[in-house]
Amino acid sequence: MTNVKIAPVKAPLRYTITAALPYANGPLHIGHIAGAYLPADIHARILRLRGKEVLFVCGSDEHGAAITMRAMKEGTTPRAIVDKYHALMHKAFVDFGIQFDIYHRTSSDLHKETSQAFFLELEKKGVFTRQEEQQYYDPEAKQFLADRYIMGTCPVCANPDAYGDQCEKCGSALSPKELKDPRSTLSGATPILKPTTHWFLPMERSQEWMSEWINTGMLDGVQQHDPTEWKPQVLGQCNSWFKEGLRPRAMTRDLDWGVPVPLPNAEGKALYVWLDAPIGYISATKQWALDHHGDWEKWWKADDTRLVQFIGKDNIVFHCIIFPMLLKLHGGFILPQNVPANEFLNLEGQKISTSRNWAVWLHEYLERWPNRQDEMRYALATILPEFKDSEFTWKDFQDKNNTELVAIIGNFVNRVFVLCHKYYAGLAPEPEGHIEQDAALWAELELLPAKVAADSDRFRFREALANAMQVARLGNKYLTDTEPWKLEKTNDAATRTVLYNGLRICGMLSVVLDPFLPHTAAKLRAMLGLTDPVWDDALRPDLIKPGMPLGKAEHLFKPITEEEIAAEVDRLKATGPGDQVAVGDPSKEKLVSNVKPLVFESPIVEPKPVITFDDFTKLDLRIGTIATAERVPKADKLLKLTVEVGEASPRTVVSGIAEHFNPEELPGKQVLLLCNLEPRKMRGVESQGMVLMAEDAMGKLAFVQPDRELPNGVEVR
Ligand code: B3M
Ligand code: ZN
Repeated sequence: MTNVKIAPVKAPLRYTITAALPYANGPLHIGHIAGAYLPADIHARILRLRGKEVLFVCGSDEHGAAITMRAMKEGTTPRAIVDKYHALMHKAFVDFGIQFDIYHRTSSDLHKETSQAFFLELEKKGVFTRQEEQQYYDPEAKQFLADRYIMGTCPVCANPDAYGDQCEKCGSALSPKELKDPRSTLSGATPILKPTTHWFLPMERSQEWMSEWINTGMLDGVQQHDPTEWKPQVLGQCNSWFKEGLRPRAMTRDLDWGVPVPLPNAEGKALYVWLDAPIGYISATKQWALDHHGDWEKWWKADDTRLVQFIGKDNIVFHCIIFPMLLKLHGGFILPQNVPANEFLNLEGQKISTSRNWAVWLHEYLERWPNRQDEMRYALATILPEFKDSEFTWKDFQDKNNTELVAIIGNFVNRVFVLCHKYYAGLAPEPEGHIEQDAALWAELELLPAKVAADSDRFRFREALANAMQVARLGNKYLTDTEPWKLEKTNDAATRTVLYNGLRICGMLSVVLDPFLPHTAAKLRAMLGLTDPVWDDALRPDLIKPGMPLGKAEHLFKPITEEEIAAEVDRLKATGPGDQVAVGDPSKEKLVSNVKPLVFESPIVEPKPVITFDDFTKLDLRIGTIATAERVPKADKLLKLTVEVGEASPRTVVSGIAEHFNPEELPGKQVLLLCNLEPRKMRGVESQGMVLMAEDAMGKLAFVQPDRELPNGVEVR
């Protein structure tokens, strides 16, 4: 199969993008986001900016045992559960900037109609076989036990808590009868076998064309997709199913929560959730069409539509085998052109686990970090588990923020704006001629938007982001090489050219970063006075008009402190139980970030007036050692220090460094103290001196210290 010649795939006119419908049985965590929703959102946003016709659909999966089990646990009804979690998830998606065209729900009437009609058409075509078989039944709860209603020992990995449909430990798809020592999840009772009749999909009948379609992209003599564009792990999972041989699979269940089977003599039977849920993408599209007076059919039936389905790896067989099989057997539908499934995201060395509360919940993050959506979007986009599992740590989140968002994007934009305000009264300068660095700069910049777009087309979003970030890196380098803050003294024309180019790069960033950091890009466009972008704006030479007024020089990002991060780690450890499941060797799991190491940029420092040596000798500067440090009550920024400076008793110093250092880490540190600064009372405490600190371009503070330990009180001159 590897030698098949692949014909070109018909060029798409429009894109239907779906992201897995999350079960409305709990909140979303960052693993869900990194698995499907963030990459899908970035992909959809890039396509929209490029002027493509896009429909991005999603919704809540509100049926199945996942819901009813949760209702039992919370002592309430399935309806109450789905209403609660649908609202919670929808709000979290909106707040995080996941821009669906529609977020629907499978408990709607429209979905019921749509999935029943779909089922009936399959029944009419004779797709199903009806079979009576012996199934496990709970004699106490008086219920058949499918899927999650039954647990037992996994035949593959011996996990004692595998479910009837899947083992969550090893990921194997199972059927209840494969479980060893089965027990009812409802009552704990040992189930008995009892006959029941169900509609089965004889999947083995479709294996041949299915396998050919997936592996060669050919269907009915037409090249539908290019299999070399599919992720190897997706093809691998499908092929291992083919290798084992597809088998009949029941498409109905004995359940009262779900879409009722629309046939006589089917009392108490509902559609299997994995038949109903994917049809949810179609009913969502129908709802969107009703809301927008649009046509739903072209998004699912036109052969120049490209259907791309974003999911996590646990949903691969349902989206690559079962759903396409149903679409084809029904007839009239296009099949997915790609299913770029992601692997899993781990958290601080452990697998994310809802039951053990080892997770960062999206709605809680949004509450604790208001208006910091892009910081999380960025951190996750740099570690998307595109080809293997990856890991989120709060430390990495902080590093990515401080050394990339603050130091690269924020620093660059801030420098350009500060200097334009300083030299040109906040108006975009008129460039004059070119300077030496310009040709090389633009030669590199010009390639980047196309690279970002091509990376996205190949579902390589980490690479796409690295290429977008390269714009800011090149901008920073250009400023460092040309030094407009020095150039301004000698060459007005060149300075105007440099800063005009700086603004053009800001404009470019407001476009290429938009799919990843939409909130920041919008802020940046507001600062530049630009309206909604299109992709081609990135390189439009007249995007920035000389003389146009610029907004205030705002900081797009702010540094995240050790304390903020420590609080997150503590909260995780406090709520997550002790028996955590480690994920392999953490050193191997750690993904190497594909962004280059940071070059620290120097801040712009205003020169001060010249002083005489006599002025300088007035300063009583001494080496001291911090003896104690504590927070000043009701003052977030202040620490009260006592500093030994070789006097009878230590001096009390109030210092505005509380956001940068933990008081516990300070005692014993040697510092440089200005001892004869006029004493000043702050929050009722008299400060008898000032600890000298250095501040870098990111606003991070550092102590100024002797390069070897010195006795306290040694004079500095
Ligand atoms: N609700 C499984 C999940 O949330 C399932 C996906 C349905 S996609 C049609 O992982
Ligand atoms: Zn297992």
